[in-house]
Amino acid sequence: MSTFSAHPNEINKVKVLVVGDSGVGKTSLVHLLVNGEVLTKSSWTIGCSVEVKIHEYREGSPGHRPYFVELWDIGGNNSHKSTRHLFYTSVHGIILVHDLANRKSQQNLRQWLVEVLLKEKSNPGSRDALVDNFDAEQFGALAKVYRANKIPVLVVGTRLDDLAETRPTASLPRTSPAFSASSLADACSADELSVSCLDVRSVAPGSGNAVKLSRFFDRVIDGQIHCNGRPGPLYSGQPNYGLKMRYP
Ligand SMILES: Nc1nc2c(ncn2[C@@H]2O[C@H](COP(=O)(O)OP(=O)(O)OP(=O)(O)O)[C@@H](O)[C@H]2O)c(=O)[nH]1
Ligand SMILES: [Mg+2]
Repeated sequence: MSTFSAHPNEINKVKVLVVGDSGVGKTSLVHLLVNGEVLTKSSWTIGCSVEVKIHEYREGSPGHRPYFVELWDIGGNNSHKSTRHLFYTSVHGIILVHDLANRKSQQNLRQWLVEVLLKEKSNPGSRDALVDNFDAEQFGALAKVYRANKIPVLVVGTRLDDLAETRPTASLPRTSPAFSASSLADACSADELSVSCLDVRSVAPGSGNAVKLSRFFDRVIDGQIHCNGRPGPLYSGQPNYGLKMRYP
């Protein structure tokens, strides 16, 4: 959070989706990023929850100005799979979240990315079939779709604390290179972070993770400005700081 001098009504906004399997820590991560504190009590997200972070775009440069970043935290439970594409419109950035100790959650990141990128397929049945039958071989096609969309991606691995406490490095779950979060990050020119959502030091100002996050939000805003040829839509009326919405 920060203070700023611009009139609140003149602050622009971008929309960032936060997706990944249920239980990987998306809500905990968003809470940490927006409030700078650990979420002590979390429950499954039903539908979607939105929190707004103020990001200092290009801080320290002449183009510096505050921006609202809407973090759309999508519930990962599969029971909402056929309806959650409703949240995937007008997206400026994507945060893919996986649990560092859960290989499956890492492998599933590809499907999450495909699901978001194929949002425009209007028939939910055919879209779900496409997403479900997607395999590693088709990754080239995905990369093509991704390049056409040019939406910045950030890959975040959670539960770093769990790994540090309970597992020697040698016993980390192995993922074949084709399915690893790193290869996905490479294909999307994305930065990768490892965090503990239970430790505020994970994203402390000045840390490597904080720098990567700031760079990601700058890229998201760059993309939106480039895409529109002008700054993004304004919040009309009084903005709602720390806004929290839930859908449905
Ligand atoms: N040890 C540890 N626990 C974590 C971490 N991140 C999240 N958790 C815990 O994991 C559980 C699930 O976290 P949530 O943030 O609710 O997960 P989610 O991804 O939002 O799940 P859905 O809303 O169902 O999609 C909670 O009990 C969190 O406290 C982490 O980095 N380390
Ligand atoms: Mg959640």
